[in-house]
Amino acid sequence: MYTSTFPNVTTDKIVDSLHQKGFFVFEEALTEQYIDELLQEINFNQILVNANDVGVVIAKHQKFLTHCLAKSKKAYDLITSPQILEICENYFQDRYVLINHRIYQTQKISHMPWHTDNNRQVGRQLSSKHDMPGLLFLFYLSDVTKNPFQLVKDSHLWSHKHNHEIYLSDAFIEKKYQKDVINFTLKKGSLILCNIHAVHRAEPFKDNTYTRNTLLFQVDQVGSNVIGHGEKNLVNTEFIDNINPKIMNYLGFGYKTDYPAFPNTSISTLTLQDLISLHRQLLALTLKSSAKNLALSLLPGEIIIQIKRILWNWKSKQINTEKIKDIK
Ligand SMILES: O=C(O)CCC(=O)C(=O)O
Repeated sequence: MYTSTFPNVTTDKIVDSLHQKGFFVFEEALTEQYIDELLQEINFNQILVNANDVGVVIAKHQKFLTHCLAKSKKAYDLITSPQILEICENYFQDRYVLINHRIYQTQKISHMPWHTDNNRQVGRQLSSKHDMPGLLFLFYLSDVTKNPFQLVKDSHLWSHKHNHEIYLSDAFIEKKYQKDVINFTLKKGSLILCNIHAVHRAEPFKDNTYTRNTLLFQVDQVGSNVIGHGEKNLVNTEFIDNINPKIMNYLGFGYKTDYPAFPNTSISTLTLQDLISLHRQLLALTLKSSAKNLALSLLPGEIIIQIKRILWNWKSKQINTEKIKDIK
């Protein structure tokens, strides 16, 4: 999972950097092989449409797998890895919980506003900014040459002055903080960690040929009084081979969460190109389904059952032949 150089940096050093600068960065923390296998588990080409599963959805020019702890063992292992838990354990002073996580693919165009992530919500709506400590983890799952993560240096110290605003305007940051903007143009596998109170964004870009893959998750120190803060963590129990009280607390066992999964998607968040492609698939399916329905309405029930029996026997024979071939 982690490259051989990642253990060279101590948790103390990471936490010191977070306290002093509000961020920490490590280039190529993850191995290429681990990332490629993780991306295979996700399969950004398979999109959920009336599928009874957890999987990828589309929000305009971004594809999201929100429930990665339920879909990808590699994502589960990374998000719950001892290195991540140790950073949290050393950084936070009270109970901390994984409050959201997602893997996303950004394509072609994006214009993200400058913002902080210390958000309380009512439903999907930002209701207020909070003052709980929190950490944002970002792993680049592709080389990031465009659309890098950007952070305004030392902004975690002054961002509270803008708690009444949802975003900060591009013009405001350009005018007052242009020289303080740090660009994280880094290789695949890099880790960026930052204080959630820091002002940040992904730099806007437009390029039809460019794609960026990212794993992001946020851990906030909710303590013992806060309830409802966070999205639900759906976990595939098959993945849980490392359970202990620390991981249970981190994953929020028994902790109530009120926020809906991010982002909010539906058929209407597909791009025109995705809609056209879906229409094509639907047309083919509609024709096939109409022919099937017509046949079923014309045939007597007894005949349909006979056909089902013949098909089942034929498929079973095929499976058995394949099994025999495998044994040989
Ligand atoms: O992808 C990025 O670089 C930043 C993402 C981010 O800030 C967010 O989703 O809140």
